[in-house]
Amino acid sequence: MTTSSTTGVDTCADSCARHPRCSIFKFNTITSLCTMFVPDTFLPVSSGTLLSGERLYAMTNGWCPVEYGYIYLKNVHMCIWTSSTLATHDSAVSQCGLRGGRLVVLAGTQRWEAIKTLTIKHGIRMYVGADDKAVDGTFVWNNGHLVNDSEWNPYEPNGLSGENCVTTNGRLIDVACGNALF
Ligand SMILES: [Ca+2]
Repeated sequence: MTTSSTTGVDTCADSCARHPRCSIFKFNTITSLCTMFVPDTFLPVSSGTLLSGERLYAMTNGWCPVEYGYIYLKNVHMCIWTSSTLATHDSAVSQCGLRGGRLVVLAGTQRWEAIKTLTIKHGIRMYVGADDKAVDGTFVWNNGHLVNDSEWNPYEPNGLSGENCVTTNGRLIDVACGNALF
């Protein structure tokens, strides 16, 4: 955490935006004090399959509870949680919802890369936040955006009405929603 005097909230916001590790700031309108919350410690987190002796660490952050196993991805501004047990799509959706989140939306190259690093390299097959439950054949991300045709694995989607949910191996694959995935 660093505090400095600035001319206004915009300057404070700018300072945070320019700081590679600032993710939250506070501005006092009376004293003009700008406080940037810069994580400076790492905490161990659990995610996926690690080799013997390997430990995964995440930067502590004011809003992403890494102490409870969440992972904060600074570069893509994502706070994610990965389940250690398999679940159907409905169960995965509700597990995310209970934590105030949702299945991950792979919007943007950086997010794809970040999720790949965390899950695919560890061999985790998980549900992502897209399905065609509303209109069969029209896959939609849970943020309302249509799934781009170029995001599919070759020959996918191929499940017609039998595969309405989506997983990823780096590209998208439609699967049956009753499958037990992470
Ligand atoms: Ca398929």
